[in-house]
Amino acid sequence: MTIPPQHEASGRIVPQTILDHAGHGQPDAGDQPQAGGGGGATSDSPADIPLHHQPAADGSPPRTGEDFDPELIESARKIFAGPVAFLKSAPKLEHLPAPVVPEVAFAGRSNVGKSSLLNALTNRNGLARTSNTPGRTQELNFFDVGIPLAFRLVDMPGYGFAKAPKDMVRQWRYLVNDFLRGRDVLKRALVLIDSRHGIKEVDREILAMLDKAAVSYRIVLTKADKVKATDLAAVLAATEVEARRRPAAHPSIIATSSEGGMGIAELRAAVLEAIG
Ligand SMILES: Nc1nc2c(ncn2[C@@H]2O[C@H](COP(=O)(O)OP(=O)(O)O)[C@@H](O)[C@H]2O)c(=O)[nH]1
Ligand SMILES: [Mg+2]
Repeated sequence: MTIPPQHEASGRIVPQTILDHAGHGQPDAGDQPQAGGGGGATSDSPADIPLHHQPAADGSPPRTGEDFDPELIESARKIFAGPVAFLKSAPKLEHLPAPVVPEVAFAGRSNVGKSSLLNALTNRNGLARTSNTPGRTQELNFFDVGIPLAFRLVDMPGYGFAKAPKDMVRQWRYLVNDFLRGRDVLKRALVLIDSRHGIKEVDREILAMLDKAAVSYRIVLTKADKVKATDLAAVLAATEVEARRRPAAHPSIIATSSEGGMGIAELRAAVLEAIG
């Protein structure tokens, strides 16, 4: 609530190459939870204790990248603990639901952990399908939060998957770009980045798309349980440096783990903050 989105509308150029990358989106061999853990937070981490209050495996102080007001954290916890329901899938723009409440969209490379994060946020295991078959979903999925309806979460189709037919890539680009540019109720996009890899070229293309469309966005690191605390701190710092250079990016990053619950309370607060 303290940091306004840094919108800077400047033309609306559509990046042409998004999705034209091979080599992304294959399931990671080590994506199952590991017994014994690989450092960082593990499933022992209490889900609702802010990351910066949790001890790191190597004793260094971990951080999420932003301290949220405890009252905002609590309001966010409450609303996400309440009713959340799948509304509809929109394979084309004409199928979008009426823009009646604020929306927050989730974007990211296939297999980045988007479905898992949506499930963790809402504490519902089957809400968003998690799958090891990337690139199957080519729709915008809408979820209603709150009764009465308070806001909507939008699960955007993953990008960067290998073996996508050209037509599908083109269709994806039009759907996502038209949605991003034309959706007045879209308050923020959350762009998910794998903690192990940081921002890649394929991610920069969607960041550029968001910058051009002047959609306020925040970068969220996923799978933080898979990297050591020192490596997490490094990727967090590097990602923050890049975010600060991007016109529509929120300067603070949130590191999350759907497995251990790290950063989930903060991400809920970030969603609530975004819908303002
Ligand atoms: N260790 C770990 N694995 C995760 C995490 N989030 C997702 N995964 C795994 O990563 C794979 C892809 O996750 P999914 O949510 O389907 O990704 P999506 O394609 O972006 O929706 C699955 O095998 C998940 O179990 C996480 O926070 N920690
Ligand atoms: Mg998914």
